[in-house]
Amino acid sequence: MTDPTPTTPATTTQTGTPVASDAHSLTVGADGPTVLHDRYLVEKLASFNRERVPERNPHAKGGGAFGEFVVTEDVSAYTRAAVFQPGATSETLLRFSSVAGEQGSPDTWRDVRGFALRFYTSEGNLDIVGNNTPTFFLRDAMKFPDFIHSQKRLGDSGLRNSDMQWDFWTLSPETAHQVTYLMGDRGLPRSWRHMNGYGSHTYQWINADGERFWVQYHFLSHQGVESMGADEAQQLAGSDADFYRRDLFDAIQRGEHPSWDVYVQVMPYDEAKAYRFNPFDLTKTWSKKDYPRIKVGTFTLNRNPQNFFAEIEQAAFSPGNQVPGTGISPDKMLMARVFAYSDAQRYRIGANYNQLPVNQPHAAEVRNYMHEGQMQYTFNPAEHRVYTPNSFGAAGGPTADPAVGVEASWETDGELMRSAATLHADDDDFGQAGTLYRDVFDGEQRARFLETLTGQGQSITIDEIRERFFQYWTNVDAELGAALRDRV
Ligand code: HDE
Repeated sequence: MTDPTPTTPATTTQTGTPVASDAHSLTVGADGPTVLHDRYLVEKLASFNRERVPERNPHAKGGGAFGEFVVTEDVSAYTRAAVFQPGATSETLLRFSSVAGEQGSPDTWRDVRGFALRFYTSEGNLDIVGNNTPTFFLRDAMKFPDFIHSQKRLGDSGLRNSDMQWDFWTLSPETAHQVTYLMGDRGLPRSWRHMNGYGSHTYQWINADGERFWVQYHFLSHQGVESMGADEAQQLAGSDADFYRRDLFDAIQRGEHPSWDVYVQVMPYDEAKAYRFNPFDLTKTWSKKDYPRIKVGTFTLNRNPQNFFAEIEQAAFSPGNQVPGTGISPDKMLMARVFAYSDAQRYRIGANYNQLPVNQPHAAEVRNYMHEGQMQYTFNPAEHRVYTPNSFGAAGGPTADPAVGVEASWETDGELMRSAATLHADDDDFGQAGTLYRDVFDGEQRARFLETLTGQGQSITIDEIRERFFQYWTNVDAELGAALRDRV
């Protein structure tokens, strides 16, 4: 009994040979043994066994869409980057994510959300890989693996654990500002569409005259910033683990295209040294009174991925992807991320990951002498030499161009050492967290915040850690600390 005659194009092997059946293995007679040389069966099972690539660690669970960025203002005084010139448009890709949960984890667990934004610019891909918070837990990359370990699972039971999380946080006071965000409303966004994004780090812009500025990126949601109640989030975690992913996909499918305005705070290069906070300390924000936000343009997400794995799972962002006129700053975390992201991508999706369509520049040519390696997809014209310098002119291949001009740079000196950064006048670990709690949260937000922290405090089982928990929050705000001690 064979399969019915198909009415569609014939299914094929991975090398294009039509196949007779997607239901029956090749056997000796109808009831005999399956033969090993059933190439299609073997190929299908082998492909199945190799479908997963290592998930992102962290930021494994997420979703994203493509869109377009339009510059509506003139910020050319601060940057010569083509993508930010008046009227410029560029294709974008935005991937949202949670931090701690694995790929199958619920979207609505309380967490910071990743906000990884790529501009496919005419001068190469620009990636601003930030979060829905303007700060981060740490200021030195050396602590990052330990922090993520404490957010994930115990070594023996493989379970997540509140004692572990609070043990790490209360022994790392620099985390207080970001943990205040995390335990506040931003930890439970209504959807990915209803949250702001931030570059979080300080970056550098360079204008056409080579003048340098420090900048902070803000992406402000046109949908507003809305949160979800803890009960609703918990219920959704059980009933619809992909709530945010579904919301974004369906909204775009309905033609409800979410958009964000792009703003930057701009600090003149020389003001960094004396600013009251260390402007390169990722746990700090720059006061908007000191450096107001300046509008640049707007991006709109208007196209869902055609294939989630190919375009979202394999999207390979890196803070190191900068373009002429933009660059990084001496932020210790940012400098380490420039190495770590491409290292992670090479491990996850292979040496030539930038040749995957979603990672290739869409509006710029790739021209260099790097070649070969696993699964090379693209290659240079035959007449190109495989080395530089060479004496064959344009036919021989590209040449580096000094006119690309100054990359992001800064002055520095001093002996090598392992040390915390020099403190600026107002630098401390709890001040900005207290300001966020007292001045930015409104009454209802403070009440929800106290509710959440009470639950967190009650989940701690080790007295020493609980005592440090009270001290940590007392350092943020004395009344808050006292209320927690009382309630817990
Ligand atoms: Fe990440 N981070 N990170 N991170 N991160 C990754 O990239 C890393 C940090 C952020 O949607 C990884 O492909 C190190 C800060 C987002 O694809 C990895 C350090 C901020 C995403 C990685 C940091 C982020 C990632 C996981 C300390 C906010 C998702 C696998 C130096 C400002 C991007 C991968 C996407 C993803 C490493 C710190 C945000 C391992 C080593 C700070 C939004 O490369």
